[in-house]
Amino acid sequence: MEQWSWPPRYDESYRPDPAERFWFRRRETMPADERDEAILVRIRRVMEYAWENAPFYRRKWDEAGIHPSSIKSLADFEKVPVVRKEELRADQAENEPFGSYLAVPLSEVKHINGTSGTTGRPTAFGISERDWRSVANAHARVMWAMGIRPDDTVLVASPLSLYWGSWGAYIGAERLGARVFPFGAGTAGQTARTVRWMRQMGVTVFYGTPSYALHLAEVARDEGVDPASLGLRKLFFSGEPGASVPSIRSRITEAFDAQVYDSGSMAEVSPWMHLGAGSDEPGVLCWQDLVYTEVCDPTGLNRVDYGSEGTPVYTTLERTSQPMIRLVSGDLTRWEAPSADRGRTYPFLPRGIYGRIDDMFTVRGENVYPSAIDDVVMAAHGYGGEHRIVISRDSTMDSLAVQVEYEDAVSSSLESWVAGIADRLRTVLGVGAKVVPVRQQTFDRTEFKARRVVDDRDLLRRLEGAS
Ligand code: 8LQ
Repeated sequence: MEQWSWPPRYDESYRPDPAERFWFRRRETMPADERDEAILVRIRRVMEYAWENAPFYRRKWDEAGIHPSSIKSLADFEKVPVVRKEELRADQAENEPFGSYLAVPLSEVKHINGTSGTTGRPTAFGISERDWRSVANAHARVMWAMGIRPDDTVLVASPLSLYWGSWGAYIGAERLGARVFPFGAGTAGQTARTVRWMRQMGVTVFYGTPSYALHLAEVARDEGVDPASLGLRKLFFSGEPGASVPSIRSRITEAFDAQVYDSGSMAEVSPWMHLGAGSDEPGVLCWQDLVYTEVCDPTGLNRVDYGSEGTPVYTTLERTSQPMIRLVSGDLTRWEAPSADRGRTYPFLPRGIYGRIDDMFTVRGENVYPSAIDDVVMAAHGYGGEHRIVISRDSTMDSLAVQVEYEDAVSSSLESWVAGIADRLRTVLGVGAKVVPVRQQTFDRTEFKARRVVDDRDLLRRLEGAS
């Protein structure tokens, strides 16, 4: 396997010919079973490394009576206790600043990123130079699979702050040899300026969140610019569901007349961009030699069969500064077996990551994911650009209303428009929802990850009462 060493060491001068489809042909196309054998050896080495260098893991595995040498198969690996984000947070509070899962001397930490901390104590990512480079190399490889090439100009249109996503896209594009344009996102008035700069700089590739791409398209039209005329060839996304949600995907594809790629997992397991399908279709591949992904049943945390739904559990195979070994994502997906037909012999997530377990709610016995609602309302002709999902998590029963912005063009036939969406929601979700039309631009747009679910019992009652 090309440049497969531990600790990872990459030839920084290497780059395939632009006509070559694969960055590392053998690693990407080899029989999955053969790769799994190499992965097992690597997992053991990563575990030995963590055992020796990160007290967090030694403590955890001692308690469970597990030693790296006892891992003789990938099935054995499933017995290794999982790591949860709360544990990382608590460990970091006790062992500031990077936690006792930091496996390099503090002097080797050269980059700091982190979570925003909007829902609790922020977590800091301490990244060594070696890890920074291996993430850059991994991302370049995945972006190559998306068809991004050195003659592209890549716009990083997400916040260049604590958010690992933006920096990961930046260093990957740079390693690939493309021109990188870190315009960022999130400051007042920035989106209109983004449109102007995109045209002036001849941007060909966009990176950000799906919600932001749709907002950018709206702002471009307000500025009198057809988003399709901006000259984008490709948009790739991470951070939230969207690029593999059919109606969101087609809205973006149509607005920009460009190809759409899904990617991303969790910042903790950077290279997070190890998903990315690498072909013009929804869904994502699990690049197992970068980050070993197991889709597990959310309670037992054992791998589920291909074809089944579960939560991704991630193990970094290239990180030395804060290795993650069986980190539970809490997300939901369904996976399929590797198939040579896809070119790359990695397991496949045909619908990407479609939600979080915590975001799921139950209405009259049916499990409902917000992204399924997004898909229905955003497919409606005359959809005005934003919506809100209003639920109540009552002790006895959750109920649901959806406020949907409409375009002026449908205002004369609003009743049938609403009925059409309500019908479709009933068919897709298996339960009814109150659909409440609202005027365009009622809701704020986001420049980052959308938050469309509102959990408010009083608002719900008012909406249900409204005729
Ligand atoms: N999340 C991330 N990528 C997703 C995707 N493609 N589809 C659906 N949900 C996705 C740093 C990277 O951009 C990834 C990232 O956003 O990392 P964060 O900030 O740690 O957030 C991770 C969460 O974003 C995941 O657990 C998914 O719920 C979502």
